[in-house]
Amino acid sequence: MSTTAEEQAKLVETSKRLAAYQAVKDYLLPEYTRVGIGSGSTVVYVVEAIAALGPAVTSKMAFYPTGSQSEELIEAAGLDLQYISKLPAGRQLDVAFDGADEVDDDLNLIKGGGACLWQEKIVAASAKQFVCVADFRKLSPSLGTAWKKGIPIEVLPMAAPRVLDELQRMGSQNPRIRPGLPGKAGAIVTDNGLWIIDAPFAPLLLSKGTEPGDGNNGVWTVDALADALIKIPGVAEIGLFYGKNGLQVASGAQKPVAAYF
Ligand code: ABF
Repeated sequence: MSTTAEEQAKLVETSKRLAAYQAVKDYLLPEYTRVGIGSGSTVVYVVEAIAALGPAVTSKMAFYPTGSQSEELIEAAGLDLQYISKLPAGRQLDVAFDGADEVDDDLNLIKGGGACLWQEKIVAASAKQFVCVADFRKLSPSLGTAWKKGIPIEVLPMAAPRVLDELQRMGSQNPRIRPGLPGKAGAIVTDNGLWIIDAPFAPLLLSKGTEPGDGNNGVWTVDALADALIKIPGVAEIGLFYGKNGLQVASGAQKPVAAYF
């Protein structure tokens, strides 16, 4: 029996909601005081689940958003809104929750479909634990299988043509500058005043290999591609959230400790 579009949409929302409530149950401990809140439609349920715990649990907690959407969610739920820019050096968030566009078997992520990837990576990397919450459509054996729009890359506008050239040289098929939202001419402009390039690559190999580089018959591993992309002059941040050989990358917990679907 095939499901209608309406039934499928309901299933997706139920999946997001269940994943969010379970993630909060497992990873938001009552003793925590600093919590990161990411962006997107799944995170709405994360905030709902947190608010449902009531002030007895949440009143000692401060919540750190990745952008204006999560800022509004935190405020609307009556939670204490704080900013990562004010988090003193040496301090970390206890946990951060965020969505994703795609999650592979090794919990590497593609993020940035909502153009907030830089802030999302900063918040994730500021947390002792980063927990990904998504629905069943996001899980795939290798990145680039489920999310076919390409890896989001935040770039300095003046560098965009050179970055496009370099991406093509690296094997990206038809990388392009993301257009503005409907009704807005030109490129989309991020909260940082930058542009986004979406760069499709053939599905990436998991990052468990030991040799970085593009020697796998032209197919990139997650690690090797991430290392190469971030080095392109003009690239500010990339939407690959990944770990090296199963370990957290040195810069912080940008790879989730757990993913819920
Ligand atoms: C953020 O929101 C982004 O990194 C990702 O692009 C998107 C996921 O949105 P949704 O939860 O609506 O699928 O997490």
